[in-house]
Amino acid sequence: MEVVTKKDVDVVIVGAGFAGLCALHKLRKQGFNAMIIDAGSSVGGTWYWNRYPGLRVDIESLEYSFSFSDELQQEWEWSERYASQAELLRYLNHVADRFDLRKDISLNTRVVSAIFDDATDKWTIETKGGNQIKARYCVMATGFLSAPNKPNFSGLDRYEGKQYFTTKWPDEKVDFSDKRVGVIGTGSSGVQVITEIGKEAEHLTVFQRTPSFCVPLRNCPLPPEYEKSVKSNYAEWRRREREESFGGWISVNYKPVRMVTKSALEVTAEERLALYEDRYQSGGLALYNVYPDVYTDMEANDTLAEFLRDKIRERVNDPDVAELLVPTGYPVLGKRLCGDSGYYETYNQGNVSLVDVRDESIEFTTKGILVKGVEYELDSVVFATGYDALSGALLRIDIQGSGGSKLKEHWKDGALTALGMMTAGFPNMFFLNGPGSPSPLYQPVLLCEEQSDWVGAWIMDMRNKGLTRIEPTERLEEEWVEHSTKVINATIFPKAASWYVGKNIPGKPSIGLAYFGGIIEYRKRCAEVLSSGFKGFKLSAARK
Ligand code: N01
Repeated sequence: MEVVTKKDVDVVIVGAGFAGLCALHKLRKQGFNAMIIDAGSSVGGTWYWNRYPGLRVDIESLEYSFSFSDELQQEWEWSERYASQAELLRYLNHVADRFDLRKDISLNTRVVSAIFDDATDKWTIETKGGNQIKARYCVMATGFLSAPNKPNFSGLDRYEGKQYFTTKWPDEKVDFSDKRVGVIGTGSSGVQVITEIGKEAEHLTVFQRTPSFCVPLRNCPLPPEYEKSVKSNYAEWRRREREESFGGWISVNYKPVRMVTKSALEVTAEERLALYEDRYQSGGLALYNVYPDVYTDMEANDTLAEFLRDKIRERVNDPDVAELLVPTGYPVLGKRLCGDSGYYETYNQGNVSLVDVRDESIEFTTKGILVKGVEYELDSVVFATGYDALSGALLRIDIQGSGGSKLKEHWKDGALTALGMMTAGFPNMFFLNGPGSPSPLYQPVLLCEEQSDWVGAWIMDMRNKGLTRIEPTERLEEEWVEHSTKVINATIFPKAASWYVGKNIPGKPSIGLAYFGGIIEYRKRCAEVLSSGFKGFKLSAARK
């Protein structure tokens, strides 16, 4: 039930995932009266809503965790190299208790609108239950992979079987053991859920539009000596993690590695393959740290793509099925690599079949799915169709800024932001891990920690000066979008139809969604906001 105890605060934070909990803790420590509102019945955000079988994070647990408290990072014991959803949810609940955050969190409370008042420089946040909360500042920690993408499949309303969404899995265990199951979607979520359902279903049919590049995660119990070595020097480990632009600090065979400084094309084929093999055997996302030109040059990129294509051919017994699973036509890393735990081997099982739908749209019948005139009868269909990423969760709330301007209108051609943190015409509203930020390729937990620090520093400075309103100028927003666009256009990323660039959703504009210039440049620009006296921002005091 919706219970909102506070009605007037300094800061409303929307979302109780990693970013929201971090912001609440940090802003409260600075003396701000802050509260979180979240639609879920528990804290956890993404890790609360997503609970499908097989879900675990693809960044190592010792990295994908808060660094703001050394006591916390020393005392929490991760059980596995890559944490499962259940363990992450336990961790976030522990954080909420350990830092006494719950008293300032309203759960079961969905924000439906946020409306800015130019006279008082305050937001009014309205909830589904009709509560209104006034706040000087609004911090949107709504998640960059939280708004589900539900494609409009033809005939779905007549399908009589059960439907499950990876983005909103039931609380209770779903038993697929005597069921004919279909899965649509073969991204990170699909790859994980397919591997698990394949172990159980009477028959599993996978409907694949685009194959993914998958690498073995090689999850295992966390080696005690590895944990000990990280914890003995966690500050240094975090420092190096923060210096790595892409994907955080990636270890290979439990040793930290950096990007090689050479071109993939200037070394011998043997040397290149040896490096790729080393990273592949190490497991997880280590292949993000190879040669820098795999991100900028299609020929260099294809050396890595071909290495991974051969791995698929080695792992799948039936050569025809293997060829269907081999990704072509887009660059490797252009979509996020999927960490797998036996995904390709699933297709060697007698109870699993693969249906290629790249040139066909899926049509539902009463009994199942029809593709190329063949009907697949299914008791259940699982949708692993991804997210309206980065901007989606924000645009699902009715956000009205200065003079009643609507965010939906302001962003109709793209997610325009300044530094991925604010947008012109929407004063006093901040985004954490939002559109225009480096979160898709950096480490979102570390990013939300830094962004919370910047928000705290900016509004503390304003408080000290008696100011009540901050917003970026349109010029600053244009500059940021121009810079972000120039950076991404020099990479391979626009060549893949991924959520990074909004091309996973028909008609979604690509502009401004993600910043691919790296954390170092991003951090420099954010630090300059305060040191330059808010250059590019308009600040003022309320008229009443
Ligand atoms: O979503 P996706 P996801 N007809 O967009 C298919 C993070 N994550 O939830 O590629 C048929 O990647 C679509 O096909 P196509 C991670 O950052 C992390 O899997 O558009 N198919 C694709 O195969 C990840 O990148 C973890 O042609 C349709 C799939 O659905 C991000 O979340 C776990 C379709 C969607 O794949 C998103 O991953 C899970 C249609 N009409 C998620 N529409 C870990 O940490 C869509 N598809 C391990």
